[in-house]
Amino acid sequence: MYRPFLTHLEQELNRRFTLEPLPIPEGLAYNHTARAGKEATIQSWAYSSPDFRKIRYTYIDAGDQAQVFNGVLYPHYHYDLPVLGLDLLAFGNKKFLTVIDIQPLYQDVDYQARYVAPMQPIYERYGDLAQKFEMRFYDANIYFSKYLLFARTEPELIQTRVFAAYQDYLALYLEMLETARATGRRADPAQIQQAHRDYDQYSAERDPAIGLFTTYWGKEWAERFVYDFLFDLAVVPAPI
Ligand code: BLA
Repeated sequence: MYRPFLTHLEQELNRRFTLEPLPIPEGLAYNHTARAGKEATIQSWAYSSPDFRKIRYTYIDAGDQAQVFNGVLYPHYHYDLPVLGLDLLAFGNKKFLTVIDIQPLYQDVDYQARYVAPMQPIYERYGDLAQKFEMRFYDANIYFSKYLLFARTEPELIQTRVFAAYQDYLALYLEMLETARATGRRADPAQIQQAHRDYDQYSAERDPAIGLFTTYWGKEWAERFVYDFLFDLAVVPAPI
């Protein structure tokens, strides 16, 4: 269902950047399960480049039960740019969720003007994909922009509207990166590293996917996948 999204991401990244594979910890790049006739496969990819510290994306194919394409692009620490967050989900052939955002590291006014305001023209073209429902797991005021696309759609819209929005957000994000490179504007890497740590910690602790991973691949694998791959700057919270 979301394969064209994955292919498009790979094409755009390879067209504009020089990617090097990033090692994925043992056992986490691929997993498969077949229980009671239900099959599920999870596969992940990770790269770095001179502009990106980490690019990672994951495809879950559990047939009609679940199709997920999830990814995060993290620029290098000398850029204070947002991260690109992608979460495209289909459950039971009846619930289709789209989350696409250029996720701000900070919420201050200057940062918003620099990195969030440019999203507005694109956002306005996709008003139908900006549905104002409450978040249940995350806080919409932290690490989300006001131009987040968050929608529950009809499946017919995925290869059309959702794909178009995805291409536009990705293009804008990659342009932001190329502009930052061209202007030579550099951030304090120690400060940005801390911001990436905070983002990973926040995301690891709230990620509603842990239940899904546990269902198919068990609790131990799920924890490792979240803390050693998805959000590997996060530390497992000490038990209370
Ligand atoms: C929601 N994301 C979800 C849900 C699941 C996942 C199962 C709950 C769906 C529901 O409402 O039933 C799944 N999350 C995943 C998977 C991975 C993951 C499979 O990290 C990893 C492979 N989530 C992100 C990123 C963003 C994001 C990068 O991982 C940013 C764009 C957003 N996911 C996001 C949001 C919701 C969501 C905003 C709704 C959560 C809420 O209501 O609070």
